[in-house]
Amino acid sequence: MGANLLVLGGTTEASALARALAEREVQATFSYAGRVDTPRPQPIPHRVGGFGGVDGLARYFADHNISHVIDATHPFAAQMSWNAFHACAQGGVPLLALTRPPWAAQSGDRWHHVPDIKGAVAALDGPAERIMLALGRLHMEAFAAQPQHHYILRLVDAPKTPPALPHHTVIVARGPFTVDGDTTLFTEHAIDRVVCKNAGGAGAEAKLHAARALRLPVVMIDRPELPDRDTVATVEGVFDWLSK
Ligand code: 3Y8
Ligand code: NAP
Repeated sequence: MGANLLVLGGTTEASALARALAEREVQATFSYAGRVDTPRPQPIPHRVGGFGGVDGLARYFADHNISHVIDATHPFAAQMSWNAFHACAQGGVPLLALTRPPWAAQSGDRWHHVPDIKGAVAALDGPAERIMLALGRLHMEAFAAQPQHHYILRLVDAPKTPPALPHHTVIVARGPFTVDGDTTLFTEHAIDRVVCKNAGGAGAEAKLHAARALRLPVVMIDRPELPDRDTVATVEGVFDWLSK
């Protein structure tokens, strides 16, 4: 196959792909943005840090003789996905997305869909509640616009500076999470409402089962627009695509 893949990682599916690539001894490099202090180790060579936009990414392809790009980033990593789409078109490098379908509400779910973080902030206009903000670190400051709530913040790393939210509790934890763990967490913290992104996948969905069991309302942030590229939802689908 003579392939030399670049895997844009950071998700459960990307790690599953890395394990399969290592087992089949396919030449590949796993790429992290460098968002967290200690990203999960991978069984294939990895790199950490941005590429420097579309041009930097296209240059990386040429400098490293990349034959295929697998975009296995999180559905909310839209900037990376758009950059990969343009750089692959520019360099004529085949691109495949490995992603997971969005979650769909089931009976008993109390979801309120909003288009983006701004919409989620607006949806919290109301009397003080205890809110599980399961969004990570990058967007929590936006919720200072609704300071009346007590926010429970789940972060991968302890914040370097205290979050600018007057009432908050920080929980340092990384997924994948469990239904029992999230149910206990929501009960212990007397959560009234959950705010989350429609990440899809198994690594983040425990909170939806916990919310359903506890009949908690969920503010569900819909996915950003992503490029129209070849997409598969399984590791096997990646190998089928590679063998074409
Ligand atoms: C750096 C690399 C694996 C991948 C595991 C998945 C599952 C567990 C659930 C909640 C939601 C959240 C967050 C989350 C989950 C998986 C996956 C996933 C959500 C790591 C990782 C990196 C990141 C970056 C981090 C973001 C943050 C988002 C926390 C590794 C652990 C909220 C997304 O502090 C920061 O700057 C954190 C930034 C982007 C979103 C945000 O806005 O803060 N992920 N998460 C990747 C890099 O540097 O390239 O150590 O594994 C990966 C995982 N996090 O292989 O097991 O597949 O999605 N990640 C969301 O879904 O809303 C937590 O608390 O319930
Ligand atoms: P983003 O906003 O789409 O990307 C911003 C910039 O970060 C990109 O333009 C690129 O910099 C760099 N970057 C992003 N992902 C990268 C990767 N895998 N390898 C190298 N550089 C990368 O990205 P994000 O939402 O911050 O996500 C960053 C990482 O966290 C990704 O690996 C993603 O899969 C993971 N993640 C994100 C979320 C989320 O909620 N956003 C959830 C779970 C995991 P340059 O322009 O300089 O190349």
